[in-house]
Amino acid sequence: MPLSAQLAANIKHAAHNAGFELCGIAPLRAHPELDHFSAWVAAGHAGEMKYLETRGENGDLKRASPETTFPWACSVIVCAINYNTAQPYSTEVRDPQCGWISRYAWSREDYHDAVMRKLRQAETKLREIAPDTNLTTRCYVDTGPLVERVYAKYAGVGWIGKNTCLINQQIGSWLFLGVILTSLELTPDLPAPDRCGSCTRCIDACPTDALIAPYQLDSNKCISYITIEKRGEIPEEMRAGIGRHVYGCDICQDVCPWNRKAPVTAAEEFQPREGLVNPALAWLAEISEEEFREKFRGSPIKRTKRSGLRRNAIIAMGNSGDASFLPLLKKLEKDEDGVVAQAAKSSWNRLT
Ligand code: B12
Repeated sequence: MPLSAQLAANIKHAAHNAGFELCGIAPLRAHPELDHFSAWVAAGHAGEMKYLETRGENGDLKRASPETTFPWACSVIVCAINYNTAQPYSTEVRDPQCGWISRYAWSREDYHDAVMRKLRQAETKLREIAPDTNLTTRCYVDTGPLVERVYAKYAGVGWIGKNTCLINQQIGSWLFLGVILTSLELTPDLPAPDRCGSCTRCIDACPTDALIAPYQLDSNKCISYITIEKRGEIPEEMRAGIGRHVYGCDICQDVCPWNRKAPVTAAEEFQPREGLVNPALAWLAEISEEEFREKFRGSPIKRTKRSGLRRNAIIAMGNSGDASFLPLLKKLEKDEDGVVAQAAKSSWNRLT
């Protein structure tokens, strides 16, 4: 076996030992999907996520020009881990008193930390076995200037579905991705074929029509973006579509046929924290600063800050159709946080 293939096999073995179900290798190259990235940014679909639009010295978008962004890198090792737990899907549960936190976010440990720890373990092994003493490697989970799903596709980990999620034929799409960039030339895998066929369930199910065409998501309309990334007040016309989502959204994955028999993970770190599956809206709307800090320490949910989570819970109350929230909303109209008070007024109006 040539050395590059032997190294590729060894690094995959190390990734499996670190806890990743899937691992593949893609060449670091401007794959055709990256043209879509540039078009997507130009169309304003990134919303306020300005970090997606950073440009290199030559003025090109960093994420669309990997060879300029990472001139030293040859290969991308893509690792994926299943985070599905045994809880029901959001589309299977309905309780007007409760909201919904997306599957990835209710975990005991923030996936950025859990996946990075495992990546570092595989990276250490790679550095032990690689013959090149000047080897350069870099690990990223989410925050690197590259479009991870594109490399996951070319690493054979799965295909990019019409819901824009990376889907694996055996596991489905409840996967976190992590990448190790390396200066080593490793034998690449073959891209996974697209198996979405004529199915449009994700596009049809999205309550806010955020999937504007197959494979294209307008973040401005996506419940995940609105509830997690959008700061301050949420425009009136966007509120009804959010339903009872208080942090992220999984609808386009819940309805995906490839997730119908998705296996569940044994990983302790992705099991839900107490009270976060179908959480009580009244609890979240009134959560104190101290409890917020305690409950969401080491959780991705702290990204919204307390104000954002309370805002989302109050909007969900307005969408619940449950008039028993009215006294609480009346009280919250006088909250010292202006965003919370404004959301309470609007939800009160919606329920009366
Ligand atoms: C910004 C971001 C978001 C944004 C924008 C999402 C998006 N679709 O881009 C928001 C906040 C909305 C978001 C939501 C979610 N995210 Co997010 N997010 C990212 C991040 C940081 C960058 C993604 C990016 O660059 N998007 C740019 C756009 C252009 O890419 P795209 O929509 O995937 O489009 C690609 C293809 O569809 C294709 N394409 C586009 N147009 C066309 C047209 C045609 C005709 C064709 C054929 C192809 C094609 O090319 C594009 C790539 O260039 C990545 C981590 C990373 N660094 O990559 C995580 C990441 C994508 N997110 C992840 C997760 C888990 C989620 C959520 C499930 C969380 C939740 N439950 O709320 C949702 C899923 C929503 C969805 N359907 O995508 C995982 C996805 C894992 C997986 N199995 O796919 C990632 C990889 C993080 C990780 N490390 O695990 N996310």
